[in-house]
Amino acid sequence: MIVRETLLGKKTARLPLWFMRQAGRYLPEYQAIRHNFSDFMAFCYSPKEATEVTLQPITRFDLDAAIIFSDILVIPDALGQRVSFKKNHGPVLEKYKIKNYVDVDDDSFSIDLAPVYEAISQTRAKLSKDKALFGFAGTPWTLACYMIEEGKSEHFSKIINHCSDKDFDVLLDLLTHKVTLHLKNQIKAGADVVQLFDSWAIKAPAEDRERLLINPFIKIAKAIHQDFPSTPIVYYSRGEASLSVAIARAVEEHLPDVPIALGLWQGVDFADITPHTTLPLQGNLDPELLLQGDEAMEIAAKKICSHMAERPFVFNLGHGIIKETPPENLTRLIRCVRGG
Ligand code: 1CP
Repeated sequence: MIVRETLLGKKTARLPLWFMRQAGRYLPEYQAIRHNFSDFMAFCYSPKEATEVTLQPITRFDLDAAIIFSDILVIPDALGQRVSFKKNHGPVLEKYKIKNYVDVDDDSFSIDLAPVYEAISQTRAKLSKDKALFGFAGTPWTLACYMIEEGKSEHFSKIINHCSDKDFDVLLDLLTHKVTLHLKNQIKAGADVVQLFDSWAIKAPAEDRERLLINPFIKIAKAIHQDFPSTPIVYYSRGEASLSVAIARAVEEHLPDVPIALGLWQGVDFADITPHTTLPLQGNLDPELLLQGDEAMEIAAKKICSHMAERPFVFNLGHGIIKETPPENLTRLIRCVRGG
């Protein structure tokens, strides 16, 4: 399992690779199954179909890891803030009412999300033993963005106005606890690695980073490590290089023995990270380059690989695959990274 070994800090015979949003709308075989569901969340809660689409990119491209087909928004949904997807509009969440979520007990939360865990165990049983299966969750901050904005947002004004309130700490603590539970449940079901997505890290006021981003992450990683000491934890953030460096410092200070890796988005240059930490890294080719799929993509991919040649490194994109990307472009990129 070269992805897992690399994320544990070991050097492997070849560079491992997988892609964020590798199961998804750019694949015709995904669309064929997606068309059977009018409700995207119902698709997420169908273990048989979720297993099938999780395995599709592995079958087609022989990637080194699978990521379970689910969504970060299953957590608000299981807390009772129901999520729906409107066509070409993205997610819409019910009206935000914190008092309804604080009483959701762990058992009923885990029962609600049992289909996700069932999909993980079915996938793990079918996936070849040399390939890692990722479980995942959104970070408390990124989930709070969707919950308070009640969906996809343009300006993030509600969360920015709300994030210094007392109520907000209640939400952050609640999400820290439930994210930990969801990740532990996924590991119990068979996930080999877990990844936290902090897709909206960039919107957190810089002076509040510690409280909003770093402390919740450290708490989650510590709790996971207590029960599952050999499971690597990847922290992916769409934020500045200084945030990744701050996370690395906090890890060195508070969790020196925990296998944590950093996932980087394309806005961050590896050269701004590598002098400051020895943590394993993952990323960060621009998905726009994959969409184009030309020589510029190969040049950028080779530059990343040569910069990271001496370190534990998992090749990936800096963010998810764009829906219009021709699948052949992935074949070309994989050949380039694997040196064919
Ligand atoms: O109609 C469709 O088919 C919906 C498209 C789609 C897919 C394929 C959504 C809706 N979610 C997913 C699956 C998904 N989401 C996966 C598993 C598949 C894989 O990666 O191979 C994962 C890991 C996610 C994670 C996710 N969901 C994130 C974090 C990563 C990121 O992209 O930053 C976020 C922010 C979401 C929310 C979400 N779900 C779906 C959409 C379109 C969005 C983004 C909404 C927005 O733009 O704010």
